[in-house]
Amino acid sequence: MLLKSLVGSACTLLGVSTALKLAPVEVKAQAAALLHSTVRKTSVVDQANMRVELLPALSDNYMYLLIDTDTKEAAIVDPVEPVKVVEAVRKHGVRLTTVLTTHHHWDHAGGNEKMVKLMPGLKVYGGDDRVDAITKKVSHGNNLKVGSLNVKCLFTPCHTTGHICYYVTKDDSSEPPAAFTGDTLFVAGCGKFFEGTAEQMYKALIEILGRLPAETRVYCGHEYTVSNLKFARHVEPDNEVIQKKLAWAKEQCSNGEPTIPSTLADEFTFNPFMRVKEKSVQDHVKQTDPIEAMRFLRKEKDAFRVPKE
Ligand SMILES: N[C@@H](CCC(=O)N[C@@H](CS)C(=O)NCC(=O)O)C(=O)O
Ligand SMILES: [Zn+2]
Repeated sequence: MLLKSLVGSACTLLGVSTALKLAPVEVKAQAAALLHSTVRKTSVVDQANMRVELLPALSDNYMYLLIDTDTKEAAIVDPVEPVKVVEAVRKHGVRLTTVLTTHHHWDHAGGNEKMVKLMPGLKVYGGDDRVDAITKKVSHGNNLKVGSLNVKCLFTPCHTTGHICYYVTKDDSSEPPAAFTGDTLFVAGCGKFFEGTAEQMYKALIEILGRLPAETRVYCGHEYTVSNLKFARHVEPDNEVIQKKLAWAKEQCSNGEPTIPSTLADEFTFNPFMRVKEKSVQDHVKQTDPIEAMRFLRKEKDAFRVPKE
């Protein structure tokens, strides 16, 4: 994690083949863009009351600009590249007040100091004293406001001991809520258990995130969907949902498009770590206890060599 390659992600590598079809000048521009990971396009998910701009950062991270469209107040999740955040804030003409930090790792919190220098007065939330520039440490169930949006802090220790997911709703809205899941829940995967146990990840995925409304949009910390789905296919070779989602995710990535957001309902159909109660997953791990299944899957994925196709 600390020695990330700039062009190391499955998605940016797929981008190279697209670049090679272009004229020489464009190839050069594309190659430069690749090195700066800008080949991954930004995209906006627009709902009536809540707007989320996906801002690709580093090789495969995401920052998210969360905008309350009623008040034009905004929050940024994990601003590891603060200059890009300032540009997005200006583009949307919004007032950034809040930094939501999922966990202390440098690829998530490493931009906090510069972010507050560029925009003094920001409130910086996180669940861990190791979060740079933190102004308020939050714990499970704490509620914050970003304009008229409600943000609930969900304590999900395991990847790190202070990991927080942020669950966002809008009163009287018929539109789906959003969950910013950092390195706890990925599309089709979960974070490594750097500072925690299978029991904790089970609690986080199944008992906390898994009990949010099924239609909740999942905005995670990294674009790992293609490699995660290749592992999911290894676990459940006969699961057609996984095959279809993988074909779609490869297509998205080759066009520089994100595979985010997914929904919690969808995660229960293709994410092996969310499917530890399913017979097909339990058969694969040769365990019927879902927590033991979680432990086995994480160990197996840590050693998994992702196939090219
Ligand atoms: N397997 C990762 C390697 C980087 C890594 O270890 N990432 C951390 C988050 S910064 C993680 O928890 N990855 C989950 C996983 O590999 O399943 C990748 O696909 O590039
Ligand atoms: Zn990370």
